[in-house]
Amino acid sequence: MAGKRTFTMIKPDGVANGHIGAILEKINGAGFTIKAMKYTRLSTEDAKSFYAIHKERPFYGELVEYMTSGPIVAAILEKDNAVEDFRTLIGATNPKEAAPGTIRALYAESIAANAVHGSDSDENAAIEGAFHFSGREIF
Ligand code: IDP
Ligand code: MG
Repeated sequence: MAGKRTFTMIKPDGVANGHIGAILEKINGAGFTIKAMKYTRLSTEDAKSFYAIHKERPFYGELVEYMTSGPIVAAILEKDNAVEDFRTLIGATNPKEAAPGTIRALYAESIAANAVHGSDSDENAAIEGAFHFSGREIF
């Protein structure tokens, strides 16, 4: 059975370009509710560890540098079928390939600076949420 929660970040480009409000409206408009949220900035250690799964990929260094370049918004979201439905809402990794109307099609700059993160499985949603929030910060 699919889980009810996913984890997202509005990435540094989404914040720097003034899209926090518009992205949160898309998220709420698609039926997600916010269970935890913070405005924060990743340290280099945070970003290396969060993206450790990608450490052999050629873009890992660029990704860590980019994700630490400015503030982000981290949030835990709830909805039936949360992980899959949120991936549909954000669109493909490369905004040039993202379906019209998706968050990345509307607001991303590039394949690296692609506006938002979305967990890719229920297991990773739980791990990523716990990376950013303690139990008493989650409602
Ligand atoms: P996802 O965010 O759609 O799940 P992943 O393949 O998990 O995509 O990659 C994680 C993040 O790494 C992407 O969101 C993007 O910011 C960055 N990234 C992915 N592929 C590339 C690339 O080819 N060049 C630069 N950055 C990339
Ligand atoms: Mg991914």
